[in-house]
Amino acid sequence: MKTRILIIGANGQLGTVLTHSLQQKYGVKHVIASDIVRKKSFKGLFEIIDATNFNALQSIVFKNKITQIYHLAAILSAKGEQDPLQTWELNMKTWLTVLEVARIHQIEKVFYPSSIAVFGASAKKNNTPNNAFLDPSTAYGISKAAGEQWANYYFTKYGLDVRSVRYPGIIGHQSLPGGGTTDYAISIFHKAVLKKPFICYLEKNTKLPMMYIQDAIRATIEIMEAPKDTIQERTSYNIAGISFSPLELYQQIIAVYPDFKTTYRPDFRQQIADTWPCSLDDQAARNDWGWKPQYDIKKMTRLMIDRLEKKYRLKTNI
Ligand code: AKB
Repeated sequence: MKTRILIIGANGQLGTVLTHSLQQKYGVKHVIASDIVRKKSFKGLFEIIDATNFNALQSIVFKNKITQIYHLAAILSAKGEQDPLQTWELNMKTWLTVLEVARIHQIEKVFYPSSIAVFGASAKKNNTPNNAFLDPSTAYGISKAAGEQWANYYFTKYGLDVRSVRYPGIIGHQSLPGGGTTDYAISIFHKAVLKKPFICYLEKNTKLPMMYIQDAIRATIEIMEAPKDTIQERTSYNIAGISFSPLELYQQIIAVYPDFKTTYRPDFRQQIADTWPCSLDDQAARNDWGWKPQYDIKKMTRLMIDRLEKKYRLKTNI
């Protein structure tokens, strides 16, 4: 059977880059991007979709002969706290719709993005183990933890091959921040490149697990391509990249822009970050399907600055 991939939430931070990578790998005709609106700049096959609508999702899967689904649509941690019930409703409804459509249409593989937000105050802060107790502190985290259990349920009960990683904060230059607690680590680069001061909503020593977007995309594709019997964790896998605090990131940036200024004004996002791990133990992912990050803080900083400088230069030339 030919691989036909559906990406739900293709306009988001991960979706944009993942769609491009999958198009390159499988060919443009084999990848169907979907979201609630189509971006003018998008190139390739696209379906407008509301993933809470079972019939709409089912007919797109059927029409396009889909064999794999990457489900990326979600409301993130900080935005999610503005309306916790709607966050639960959207995150769970879309996920259960995807699982049910995948079961009925015998989809070969499904990807589920979990998050470090599944961990709460009870989990060990440093090198948080894969199987730490989950007591999430946000509506987003609660939905992700429940979603992991549903992934395991569909695998155990119906044999649906669902694979999942717990993303740390993802740092990329391709899109603007989208409501996460870790997003300061994207905004700071935009300010630095635009030569503007940055106000950080986290305290300077709050260390969180982070990852450069290319590592996150590679992890996603690698877990999906791993032989089925290597996937031992059917809830989700910790994947570690880089752990750093706002101050440590600032120190990397001033090596390039010595005049760059940051001040710290913690807000409600500080309380969220305080319940999350500082670093993750990702031994299970390393052992089972060979996960290994490639970007450290220095390499990531140089790339972010280089790419954003090009992006803004291009814009001012227009
Ligand atoms: C967020 O901050 O909400 C996300 C995440 C860690 O899942 N980036």
